[in-house]
Amino acid sequence: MQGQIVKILSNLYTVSSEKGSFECHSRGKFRNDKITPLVGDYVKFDEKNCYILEILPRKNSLVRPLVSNVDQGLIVSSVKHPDFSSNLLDKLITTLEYHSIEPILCFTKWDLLNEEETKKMENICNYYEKIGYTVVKNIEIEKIKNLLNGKTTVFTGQTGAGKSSLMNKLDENLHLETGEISEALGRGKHTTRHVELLEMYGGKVLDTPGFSSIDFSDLTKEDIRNTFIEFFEYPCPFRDCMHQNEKECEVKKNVENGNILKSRYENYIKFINPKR
Ligand SMILES: Nc1nc2c(ncn2[C@@H]2O[C@H](COP(=O)(O)OP(=O)(O)O)[C@@H](O)[C@H]2O)c(=O)[nH]1
Ligand SMILES: [Mg+2]
Ligand SMILES: [Zn+2]
Repeated sequence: MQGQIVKILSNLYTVSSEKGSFECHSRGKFRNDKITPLVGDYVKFDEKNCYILEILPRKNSLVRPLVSNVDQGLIVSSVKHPDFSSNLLDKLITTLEYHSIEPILCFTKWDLLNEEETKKMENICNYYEKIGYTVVKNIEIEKIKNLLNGKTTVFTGQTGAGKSSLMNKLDENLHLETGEISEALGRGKHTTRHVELLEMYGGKVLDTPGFSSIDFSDLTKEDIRNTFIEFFEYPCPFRDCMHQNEKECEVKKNVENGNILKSRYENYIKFINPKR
């Protein structure tokens, strides 16, 4: 039978399947193969003896948090307090795209904006929607519930953006601590956390946020370029164009004429020139 590991506690693996949850052991052979089962792994298991037989190939795996087979990342960005940062949003999109995780953009705290600020923010949202991303507000709970169905989702975003508040709203039994100080305190304790996938609305959600700090050192400039999905809409005469110093660059042209959001292009240039 097939299932997904949702929790690991020492040598006990909780596997979620069509027939419910099973507490399984693993066989020594994984250790010999140097494969360590991860939360998120799809496995074949023996339901009678509760043994994991095989780990199926991974779509992706992350180090922080330690999890595999993440389908989508819900990027939680506040529009105010903390102020909206296009730089952080684009960094998170790049990180997710690089790991083949579908970004979903969730904007919070609209209630703190006046009419003019709301319009400005909505224009930015419309741009991300236009280039192909799903964009939601944190108050659109039903919409978010539907997005979770059938997928493994990790929440990510700046401290204070409203991740825990949103997760509490999605699952009333969670009671995650909210407020700017709670996470800062948690970090200081250095407690080893076990990640766990929670069943939510036909999907699974990682109980802890990911990617709070982003390191681009593993990504080449080309990797970064390839995560800016809208650039592919404007093919340049030079196939390997980095859209920086090249003449006759279609991407630069479309930044000038407004088809590409200026902040997206500026962030891209910053990301490929980290020491500038
Ligand atoms: N005004 C307003 N405050 C919010 C909203 N969502 C969350 N907050 C507040 O923002 C603070 C940080 O929220 P929290 O969920 O702890 O953020 P996290 O650090 O991303 O988990 C808390 O004081 C929340 O009550 C919102 O939509 N509007
Ligand atoms: Mg939190
Ligand atoms: Zn170009």
